Amino acid sequence: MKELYKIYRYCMRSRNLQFKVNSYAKKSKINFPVHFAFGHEFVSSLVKLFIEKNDKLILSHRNIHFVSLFSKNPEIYYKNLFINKKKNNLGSMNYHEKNNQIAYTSSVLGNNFSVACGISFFAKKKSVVICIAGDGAIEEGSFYETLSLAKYLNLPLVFLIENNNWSMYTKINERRCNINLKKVCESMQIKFLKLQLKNFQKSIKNYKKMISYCRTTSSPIVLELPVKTYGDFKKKKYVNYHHGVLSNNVKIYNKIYFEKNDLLFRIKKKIR
Ligand SMILES: Cc1ncc(C[n+]2csc(CCOP(=O)(O)OP(=O)(O)O)c2C)c(N)n1
Ligand SMILES: [Mg+2]
Repeated sequence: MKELYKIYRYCMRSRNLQFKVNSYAKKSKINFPVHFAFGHEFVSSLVKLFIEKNDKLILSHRNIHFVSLFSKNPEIYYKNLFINKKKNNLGSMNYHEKNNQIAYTSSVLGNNFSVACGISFFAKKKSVVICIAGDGAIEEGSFYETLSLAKYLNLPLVFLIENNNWSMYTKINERRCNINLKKVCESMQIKFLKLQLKNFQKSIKNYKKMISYCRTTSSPIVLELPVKTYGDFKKKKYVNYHHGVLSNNVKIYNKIYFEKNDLLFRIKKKIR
């Protein structure tokens, strides 16, 4: 219960920060698409709970749920980005701060897989590198290449796939065949687990076990986490995909604040 309570606190911190960033982005004249991750907060909270000092994170374009928990001062970071227009900010959805466990983020899809391989090659003993990517990114050839290299080199690398079923504005079945990650991993003798976030307590236990396996055996693992992104309207149609500021539509806010199936809502009920 203590773990669940902590996760809830992290989730809330991340979600509240995202609303704040949305308000900065609205005020700002700079227009670049921060990819919100409403609905993904459980994933970053899980990672935050079990991360150790020398572990590193390698992220993609959708990284705000991690930045909100790993930046020392995420509010200032995003204020500098949108409002203060500091000279040295990156001016994009990519994140960088010195001396942070987030070692790299990339908006080039699939590019973070190979970087994660390189960084995990030099990982300190008993530390792991966690590489986050989506169901779209695994369509890139670099995913397959890095899996086989990570296995060959025994890299302590966690491929954490946030499967929200969307890439840009298409669903999986509108753009490609199904990729059976379990079978892909089996073919290379890589440990794989699909976490069912609906059963959040079991997911916490399983995640802990899998990370510990990667850490102690120095072997790559793949974790698939099905998530539902709270999306936005696109040409008057609601889609579970999102980038840029939230539309000024009360339905969007109602969904994020009040949906009963929301994991945050369900966790809150459990810890009461
Ligand atoms: C090499 C490359 N190709 C295409 C894009 C355009 N692009 C940006 S985000 C995205 C979708 C990514 O989908 P997914 O990995 O599932 O992440 P999600 O946005 O769903 O979190 C695409 C195709 C890109 N950034 N880089
Ligand atoms: Mg996706």
